[in-house]
Amino acid sequence: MSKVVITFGTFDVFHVGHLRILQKARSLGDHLVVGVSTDELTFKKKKRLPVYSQEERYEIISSLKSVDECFFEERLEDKGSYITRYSAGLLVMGDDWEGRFDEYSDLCEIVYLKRTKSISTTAIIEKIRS
Ligand code: C2G
Repeated sequence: MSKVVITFGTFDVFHVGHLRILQKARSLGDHLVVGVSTDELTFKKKKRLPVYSQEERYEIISSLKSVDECFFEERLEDKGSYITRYSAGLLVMGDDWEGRFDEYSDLCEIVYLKRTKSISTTAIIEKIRS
């Protein structure tokens, strides 16, 4: 029985922090499904539009060796239906979300992984601005 891992993110201005959590997530199962946040959801989460459009961010994520399947994450509240739709046995998120998705523990296992230090899309944007 293959183990489907699911994770979610905006993945704007893609960097090694994003890459590493996707690689780690994939290593915890046999099939990794990634929900890429739409531009609209990103605006709701981050109060800014992403630098790259949802189509471009989807294109980058779906091209990665570690990623087997992609879809657009429209709403945070739909996480349960995404987990069910893809029959995910494991939800992986960075520990900036620690505890935030425990309500789905009846649907699948949940693992929060350490974020990669000293890199973030926001810091990259600030660096370019300055
Ligand atoms: N991440 C990481 N290390 C970093 C930056 C990000 O491990 N230095 C992880 C985050 O913890 C997250 C994933 O990379 O698990 C994607 O990060 P974002 O694109 O910032 O995703 P976010 O806006 O947190 O969206 O439904 C959940 C949300 O869609 C998650």
